[in-house]
Amino acid sequence: MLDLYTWRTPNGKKAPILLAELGWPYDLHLVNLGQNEQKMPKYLAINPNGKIPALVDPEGPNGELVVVFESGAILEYLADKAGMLLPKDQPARSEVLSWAYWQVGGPGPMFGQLIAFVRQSPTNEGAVEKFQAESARLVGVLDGRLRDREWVAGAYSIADIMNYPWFAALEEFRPQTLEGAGHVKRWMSAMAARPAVKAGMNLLVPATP
Ligand SMILES: N[C@@H](CCC(=O)N[C@@H](CS)C(=O)NCC(=O)O)C(=O)O
Repeated sequence: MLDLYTWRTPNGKKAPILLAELGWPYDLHLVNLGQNEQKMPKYLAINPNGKIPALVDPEGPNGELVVVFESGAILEYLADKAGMLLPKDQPARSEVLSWAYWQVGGPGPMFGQLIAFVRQSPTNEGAVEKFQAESARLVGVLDGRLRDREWVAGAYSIADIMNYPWFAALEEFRPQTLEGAGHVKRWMSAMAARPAVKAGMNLLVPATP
């Protein structure tokens, strides 16, 4: 049985969505960020970076124990194990991974900072403006990408799953950033309608970045 260590944040919802898509059972371990459990020795032994999520697979490809942290690495590992939602062959594989890791370096940290400043120190106008502008730029990048395609990279894939929880958080906490992004909104509706996305998003409510 897989062990998933996670919490109710956008990064924490990606693996539950993928596992729901795959229909795989797993043991859910909640790492309470409010109580700083992610910095406790027991958890640091799994992820020395002290952040959720992390995954332990006692039955890796060669029967060995596999420990994975970083949401992108976890989704890549699970998709490869399943042989689903991440193409094996090039160039399709690189296309999916490019958009998956674009999320890790772009929307994740930028939307996260924007939401944190808006909620915790809205009077810091410089910071709010900076992260608002970069978040709006990233929304524009995805909107352009989705202008002539249904999903982020080829068929529905882990690139969609990586991105969706962060765009949903942006819609919840800073909806004006999505103004005029009709293609992103259409994609978000398609994502929200998928039973596995609903299950993964709702497993760990309430959604707080
Ligand atoms: N790049 C990492 C980011 C992980 C991350 O930032 N996790 C946050 C929750 S969304 C966390 O654990 N924060 C607690 C902390 O920083 O102590 C990933 O994609 O897994």
